Amino acid sequence: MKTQERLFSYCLSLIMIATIFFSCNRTTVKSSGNGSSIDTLKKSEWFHEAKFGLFIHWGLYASLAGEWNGKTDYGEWIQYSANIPGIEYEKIAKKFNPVKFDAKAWVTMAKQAGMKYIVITTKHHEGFCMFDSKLTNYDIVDATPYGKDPMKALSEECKKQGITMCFYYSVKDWHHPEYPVKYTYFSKEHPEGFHGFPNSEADYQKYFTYLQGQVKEILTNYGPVGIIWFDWSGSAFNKNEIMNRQRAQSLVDSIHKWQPLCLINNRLGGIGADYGTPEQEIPGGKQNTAFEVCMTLNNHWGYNKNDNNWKSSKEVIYNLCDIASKGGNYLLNVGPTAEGLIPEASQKILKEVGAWLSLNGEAIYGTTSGGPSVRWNSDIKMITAKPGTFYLHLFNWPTDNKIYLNDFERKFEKAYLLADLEKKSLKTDVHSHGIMIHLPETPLDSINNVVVVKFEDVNKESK
Ligand code: H79
Repeated sequence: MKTQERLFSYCLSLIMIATIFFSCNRTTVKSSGNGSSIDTLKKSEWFHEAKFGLFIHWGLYASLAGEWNGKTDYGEWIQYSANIPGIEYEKIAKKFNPVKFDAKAWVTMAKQAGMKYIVITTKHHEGFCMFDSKLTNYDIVDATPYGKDPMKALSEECKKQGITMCFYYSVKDWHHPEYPVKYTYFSKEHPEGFHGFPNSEADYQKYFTYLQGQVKEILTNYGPVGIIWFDWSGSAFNKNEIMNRQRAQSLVDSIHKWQPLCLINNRLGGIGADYGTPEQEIPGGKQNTAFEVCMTLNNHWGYNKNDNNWKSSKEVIYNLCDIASKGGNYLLNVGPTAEGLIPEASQKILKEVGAWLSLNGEAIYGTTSGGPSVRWNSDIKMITAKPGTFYLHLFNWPTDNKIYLNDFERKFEKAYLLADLEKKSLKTDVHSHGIMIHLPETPLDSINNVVVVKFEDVNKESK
């Protein structure tokens, strides 16, 4: 192909890709109140830029630290899994006193880890509210000796440090008597579901009014909120639950009014969804719609004092790059103790991830999926991209110190190692359909060496 023809076919494929991308992502949501419309793509800009966030699971379950009657493998589901009646579980609140909670330390830790947003549990399935709610006394201000609202302190600190505050809210609720047991989880242990205060007369409308009121509280009392992160609720929103789907839609309309820029995840039956939420798994390939993988650092979301099955920082960095190379975000969890401390082991891992990001963040933040733009001679095919740039992530240094890019039908400019502060150009042999990049004999980074490949940005040229 002549250069001109190649340019033309390249532009054409770019237009096609852009069309697919926009038709997948560009949904327009209407704020029912003022008639204004804000499209998902615009609202999501910060989210795509951010790439890495901190998930925090913190609730009464932290007090039990994963243990009940000699069994030690519980987490935030402990009330369900250990079958603890509501009356007994409520007692935990009377002793919940996280005096070591330090919003500044938590946010600083997230920031140093290179995380750009925090999603914290305002209420998990246990139903206990970690924020000051006027709609119940079962909250941290009214029911515990602590008597303060950690969400207030955290949102203020996030604002100070430039981190986006986001709230998790569980639809499922084992404490509220109007939450129907039929929407809880059915398992071998609980074939009919589980509730701390089972009520055969439960009226979902009453519960939904409560939920709507609480969502209003968390979205109107704490300043700007980046994401409202709903969690699953059994079959409450399946296609047969028409009334519930209508309720969810009206809630979504209200959210758009209360916080027009707040993103909504896809766990309100997918209604109002701005993005998808794979849990504990990374999609197999590049995705055409926005997503965020949430994952634990050990085996539990909530604090478990016996769980030492920590991921290594290398594993976390690998996952972060893998997810970014597929176009998604990584939401990584910590489970603070009842005293309000984030486990040392979690902090250590996050510090190491932050150190890698401080040198290599350019290959993550604000990137899009780079694959499968080129093929290359490595087992790992992680590529992130920005206009005119590919970032090749090398977790294994090639034994012959060479990488070869096939199908590189772009005008190559230069290649260098991201960790090389001088950006010294690497020796390259440019062939008709590919390039050979010669690497130094020893890697600069012990975890992941990023090779930056610069080429002519056709888009920029045609502007
Ligand atoms: O908050 C975290 C989980 O508690 C929550 N979502 C993440 C972000 C979640 N809700 N439902 N599920 C996850 C799926 C259900 C998992 C279960 Fe089990 C399997 C419930 C009972 C068996 C894992 C093992 C939890 C308890 C025992």
